[in-house]
Amino acid sequence: MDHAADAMRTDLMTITRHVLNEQSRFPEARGDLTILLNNIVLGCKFVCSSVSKAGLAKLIGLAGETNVQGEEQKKLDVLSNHVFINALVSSGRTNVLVSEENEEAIFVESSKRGRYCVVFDPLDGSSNIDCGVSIGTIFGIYMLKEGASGTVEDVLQPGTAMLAAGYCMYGSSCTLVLSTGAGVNGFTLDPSLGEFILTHPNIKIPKKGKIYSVNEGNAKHWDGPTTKYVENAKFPKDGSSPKSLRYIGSMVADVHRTLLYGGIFMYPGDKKSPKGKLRVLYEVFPMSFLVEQAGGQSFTGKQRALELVPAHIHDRSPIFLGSSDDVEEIKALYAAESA
Ligand code: FDP
Repeated sequence: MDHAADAMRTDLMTITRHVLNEQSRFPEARGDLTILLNNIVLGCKFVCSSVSKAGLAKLIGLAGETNVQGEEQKKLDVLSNHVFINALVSSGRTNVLVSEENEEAIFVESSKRGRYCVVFDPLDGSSNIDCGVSIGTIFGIYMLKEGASGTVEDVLQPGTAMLAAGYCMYGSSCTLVLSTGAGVNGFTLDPSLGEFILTHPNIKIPKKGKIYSVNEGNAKHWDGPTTKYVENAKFPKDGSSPKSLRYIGSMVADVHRTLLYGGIFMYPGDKKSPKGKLRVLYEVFPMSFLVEQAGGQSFTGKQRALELVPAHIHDRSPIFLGSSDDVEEIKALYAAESA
């Protein structure tokens, strides 16, 4: 890369400009999705700033204690949830919201209601906050069906009905990865401009990867196909090199690496938790949407993940996602088992 030329760049593709460009592909679009995405971007910037200050707040003795106004410091996941709910509701474009942090769906009051439903995990991987490991926000967007009045049924739709999905990773840099259904693009926050700039255009996941990513501590409880897949990754029978294991334990970071480097990320069902751990609406669906849009595959052990129809807003599902050839391998193992 020519760094001097890069530093001189004056024609930046910001996320807002990118979304407006996408919108112009649909002459009938009224700009509602653009406004909604803008508010999500604002939420991501706010949370990014709070996450980066979290260590400092602790250092100076604020976290979990009272601040100068005498108010109790909110935990980061609670704070992030409030930030996103406010950003989504104030966009005036949302109707039903589902957050990982709220047991029930949130129905937006009539004066602020719009046509979109948003499912989100405001701060995924929160067990990693205190040690500074990358964490993130995950979101998926649906449009209300024609004539729908905004009930919980409007979000209990298959992932194939999702219009857009994305995540923002709060790591060594703040990266927002977005798909509105025409490929996947990655944007990095330029703190000096306060803008997300297109840095990873048209992300395509490698067809086959060299990495597998799973919590091997659960191996004792795995089913046959998962056990065989991992055995084969370590001791390949075809003479190829073994795969490397990478597991951060923070879904956004593990999926981000999988999108960029290829390989497979799995959170399988097992004897202890047949449905796995990850939530269908705001973890499995948005990540599967992005992986498919980048040319990969996503599988539950039984079916294409995006074709699941959740019965409840916090349903869980096993998930295997990543490079097409790697997911094909686990699909073949499940098929062989049920034959
Ligand atoms: P966390 O419990 O830290 O919030 O679903 C949440 C999640 O993290 C994912 O981000 C992550 O992939 C997974 O759980 C990690 O689970 P294990 O600790 O069981 O591996």
